Amino acid sequence: MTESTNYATYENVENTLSANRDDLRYDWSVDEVTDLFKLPLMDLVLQAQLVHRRYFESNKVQLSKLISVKTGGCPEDCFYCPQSGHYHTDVAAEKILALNEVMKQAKQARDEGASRFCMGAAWRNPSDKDLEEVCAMVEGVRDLGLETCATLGMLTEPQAKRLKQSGLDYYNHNLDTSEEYYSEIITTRTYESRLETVNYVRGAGINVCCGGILGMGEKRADRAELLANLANMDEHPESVPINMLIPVAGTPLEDQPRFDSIEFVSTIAIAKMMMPASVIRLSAGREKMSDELQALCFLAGASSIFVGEKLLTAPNSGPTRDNDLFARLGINRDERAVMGS
Ligand code: SAM
Ligand code: DTB
Ligand code: SF4
Repeated sequence: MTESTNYATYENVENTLSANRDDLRYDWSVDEVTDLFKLPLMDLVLQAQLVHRRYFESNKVQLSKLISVKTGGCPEDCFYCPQSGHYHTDVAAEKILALNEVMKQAKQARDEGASRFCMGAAWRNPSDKDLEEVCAMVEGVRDLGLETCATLGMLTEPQAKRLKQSGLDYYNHNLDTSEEYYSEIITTRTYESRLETVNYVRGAGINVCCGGILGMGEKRADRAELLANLANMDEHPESVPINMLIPVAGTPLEDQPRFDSIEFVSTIAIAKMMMPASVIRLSAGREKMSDELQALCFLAGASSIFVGEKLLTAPNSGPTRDNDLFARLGINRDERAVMGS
């Protein structure tokens, strides 16, 4: 009896519990999050998958395509980043891409099944002239029927409003780690400035995409604080990218040991439990993950990926491998990841 009761309960959870945003919490303490990390992995993953199904269709993953519209030569010194002008990496500085090149890549992304097109730039912040060029890209890409996302560095309040006016759907600006650890990996800007830009983006009515990187040598307490900082924002970011560090030759983090897979899955599950209505994106580092690890991440509530052979400058899992994996896992691509939106 107990077994069938359990199944019935499970069916109930999937079929009858409707998403209720009043349930969302914004008052997480770091200790409470740290306690979640101590739970057995199976309990975390099960809870995360159940909570995921209250807000999202099961077995669906949303696909975003990322391109670099301005590569390399960045004045910032982010220790993880191959595009910083402070380090000698294989990435050369380039000029901003022409609109017709961006449109060509956006059409290709749409034909390959992506529903969102994300444009990244290696800037500390865009100049107003740069911003106008990006706004023209946003308008063009929207006209193709794709959602748009940009990640251009720090913004002023008027710049966030200008991006909204051009039709930008999402802005990506990561907290990346805890406030304390942030100052050990970046000296050229502050955590406070990250929060300020996120607030301008939110205030302008653009969806917030904000997450972090795991495996930079941070402690579990830093990961717990990062998640608390994300979940305690006035509204949860609609999109939460969780990146596994890609250690790139020439950057200060090039020799960082590979991050523990189980801790990675736990972090995804906890992010989903804390921000159940948000889309957790399995982001950088997927290329080096096994099929089984990616499957565990989807079970833990990740429901979005970057597609294509390349991220901004680093390699990514290509379409052949991704299509094969999705077919074997019974996963379908999701055009609109948020239920009812
Ligand atoms: N320049 C803008 C900024 O820093 O906000 C936007 C582009 S920046 C490359 C976007 C994000 O990429 C960073 O916040 C970081 O999370 C991620 N990233 C960069 N290099 C990475 C690496 N080697 N491994 C994993 N994630 C990385
Ligand atoms: C995010 O959180 N991950 C993406 C996106 N936002 C811009 C970037 C990953 C970059 C990986 C290193 C590279 O390709 O240069
Ligand atoms: Fe520049 Fe962004 Fe890379 Fe930092 S993460 S060096 S701001 S491109």
